[in-house]
Amino acid sequence: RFEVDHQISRSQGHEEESLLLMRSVLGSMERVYLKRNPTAKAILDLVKSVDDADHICYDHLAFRTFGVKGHGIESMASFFLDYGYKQQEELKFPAKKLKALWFSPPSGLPHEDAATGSGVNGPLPRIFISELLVDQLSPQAQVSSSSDGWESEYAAWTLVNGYALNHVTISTHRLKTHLTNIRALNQFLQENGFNLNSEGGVLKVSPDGLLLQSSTVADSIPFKFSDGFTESVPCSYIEFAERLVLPQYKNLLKEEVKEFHRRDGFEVGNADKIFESTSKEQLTRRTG
Ligand code: OOG
Ligand code: NI
Repeated sequence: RFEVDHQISRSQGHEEESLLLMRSVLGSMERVYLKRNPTAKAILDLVKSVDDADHICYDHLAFRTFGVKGHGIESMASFFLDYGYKQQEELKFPAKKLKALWFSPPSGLPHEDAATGSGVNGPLPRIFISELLVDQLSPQAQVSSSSDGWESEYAAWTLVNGYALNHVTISTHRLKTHLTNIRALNQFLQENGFNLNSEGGVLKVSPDGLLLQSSTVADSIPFKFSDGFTESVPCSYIEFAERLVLPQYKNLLKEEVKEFHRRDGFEVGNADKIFESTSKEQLTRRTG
């Protein structure tokens, strides 16, 4: 009996220790992200200041990669798989020559809905990793990044920013005030002068109506190219997601609703437009 209990608590202790290590890696990524992206930092501060508690939950974190051996999705994913993340379905973006995979956090662990921290110290976020299908690009595009179009914008972003966080996503349904409604949050942010990605409309809605997303237009950062010239290039953005309760749980009381009662996963149609948050078109768009 003692032996068994002892072993269980030892393995739980071990699990907690490795999760702490993962959170500290995510914490460093978040620090770099907040330092380089003043808009994301300002929005997190603003939301924290009006939405009482210092308790923001991240719906997901997103990364971009190159689909060449040793640099694609799996190069980033292996880190999360090691900590118990589970691979979920693939999303395809043929026109953008991209694919993506998402990973769900280890479930059934004590931290899931009980986590009390904020951001990377809160409930573990989903992970969304995309990859440029390099072997589908034209021969010219494969050796230079000078060709026009989306692929080269994605390639340029990934070359300049590498494995940096592409965005963090605030889980709006886990906010406490009226900002829990993503439409109210979007309006509030626009009233405060923030520029939201307008591709296909500010609010992106999945066909089932249950996954609602929006995002800012990326910040820019000066980047020194190898030829000595410095140019302003897109950096990261911040996203917002509201996941509605699945139809089979619609009779649950508000306080009974847990994250797993809500719409999970991602949506190609939404993601396709969210990707444009770093596009030249969105960055140069005049607002108002
Ligand atoms: C990812 C865009 C898609 C989502 O939540 O669907 C996305 C990117 O811009 O790299 O974040
Ligand atoms: Ni996202």
